[in-house]
Amino acid sequence: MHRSAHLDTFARDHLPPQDQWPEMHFDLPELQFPERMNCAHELLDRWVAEGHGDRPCVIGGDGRGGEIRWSYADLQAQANRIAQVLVHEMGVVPGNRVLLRGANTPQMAACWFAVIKAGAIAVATMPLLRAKELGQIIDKAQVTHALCDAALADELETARAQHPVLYRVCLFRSQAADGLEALAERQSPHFENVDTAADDCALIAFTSGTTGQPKGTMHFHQDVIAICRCWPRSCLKATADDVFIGSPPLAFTFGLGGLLLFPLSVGATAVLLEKASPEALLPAIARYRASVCFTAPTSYRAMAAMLAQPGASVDLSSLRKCVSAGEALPAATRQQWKDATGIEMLDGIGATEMLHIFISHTEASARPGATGVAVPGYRARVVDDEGRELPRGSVGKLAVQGPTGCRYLDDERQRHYVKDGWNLTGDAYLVDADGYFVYQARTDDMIISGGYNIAGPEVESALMAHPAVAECAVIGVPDEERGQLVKAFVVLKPGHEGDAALVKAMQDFVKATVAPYKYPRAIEFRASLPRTETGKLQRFRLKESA
Ligand code: 3UK
Repeated sequence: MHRSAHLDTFARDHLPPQDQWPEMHFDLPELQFPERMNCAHELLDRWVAEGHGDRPCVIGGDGRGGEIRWSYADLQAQANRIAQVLVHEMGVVPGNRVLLRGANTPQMAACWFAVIKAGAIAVATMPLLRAKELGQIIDKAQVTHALCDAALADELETARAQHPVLYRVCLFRSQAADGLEALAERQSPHFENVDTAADDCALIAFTSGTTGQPKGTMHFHQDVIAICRCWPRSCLKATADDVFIGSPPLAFTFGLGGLLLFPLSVGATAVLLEKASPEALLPAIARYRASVCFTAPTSYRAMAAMLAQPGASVDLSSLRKCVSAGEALPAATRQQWKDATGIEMLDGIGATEMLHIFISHTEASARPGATGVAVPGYRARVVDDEGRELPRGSVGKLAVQGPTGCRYLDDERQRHYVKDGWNLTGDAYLVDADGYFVYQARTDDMIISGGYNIAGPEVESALMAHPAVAECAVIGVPDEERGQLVKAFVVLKPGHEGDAALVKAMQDFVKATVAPYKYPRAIEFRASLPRTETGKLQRFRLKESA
């Protein structure tokens, strides 16, 4: 490891032992990193230094009903002022963990860069987290400082009262005399970035995991740049003229990459929406003439349904690339979106542990129902329980390696995610005859019924193509006779009645498209399905209720 710039050595002290790290690969010429790098330079300062400071950088709300439009030079100046506040007013030293809490806004982006520039470690948190969950994160990452949107201060204050390690909180988008804006205004817009090592920790991202103690994943300055040089270059192919928009929070690495790092890495513009429900996202694409959209499959389904309403008129002529991640993209959803917009979506599987997407495709090589192939820079395979590569067509565990990988902060679960140098994502996959990776299920969500292995998402994909289905989820519920029974929870499109005749019609529909033994023997109609803030279905909650 290189000489660290961190005075607070907590992060390095709590990395997993080297023999538990995944094997890393830096096979591409663009993955040769210098010893010293601060990723804020590459993403932000460089553009200003090269004369592009006037180009539009971030757009979003100012918290008072108005709009912020910052150029690269504006974002740089704002980040520099905040970095001065961190260092001179809040006492941040390199290596400290700084918690960030806020919706997606330009000011949140400025705070993220300020933390990075100051050589501290960004710990971004989901806006919906409550005091208890914030407390777990503060404890685990030993967070000492926080920058928090004034609108979300209450839960953080409650958490701080119970976790005194967090001793300094500064509120942004606040009118207070000691608010971040007031403090920043008094500072110089110039800041000398801390000269971090390429392998100094830049961020700790907590997994959007559904149960138990949150896991913190540690990512270095070079990891941030590595993800910008892999998937965006080989699959997304965006340019400086693109306008990025989407829904995932910046605290979710899908959102951090898609809505901040990737646009800035090519000198493009990022629209940061505080509210990005499908109802809000669709008109925002038109309003900002966005060209690249990042969101989850459920959101594309809802937007496609809105576009299919009689009389719907939204000008999506600016849109050219649509990225789906977080959950498997059913073939029916890909088709629905193509019918509505003419756009072939880009699906990609990423993970917080890997920082971003590692299996994906281009528009031209999209294959309905498959995630794609390993992104150049990464390698992927399907293995059995002993880690042996399986032949094509066999379902096994997805294993990946690349320039990024899993390093849990002080966590025994490192041994489960990384085995024999491979990252095991917890997903069951198969490789088809043409080498495409086809998602099956989370490994612990495979349904075993009457001796058959059934992947819930495959049944969901089949059901999703039924004209009455808006959303659905398929799980295994305990059954005396079969061990588990395939059960579907279905949200109907408006105008459909969930009666016995429809249950029968849906069962027949599934039997006609997949092997009949997979059909849902039980179907329950629901008004909505439980989802995380990142659009992931919470199967465990359906299992609990079943
Ligand atoms: C699932 C997918 C099928 C899969 C993420 C893009 O989702 C992200 O990170 P998380 O840590 O969850 C990881 C798990 O989510 N998944 C994600 N994408 C897909 N399954 N097809 C997909 N396209 O189970 C994976 O192991 O929340 C996604 C970029 C950054 C991310 N952090």
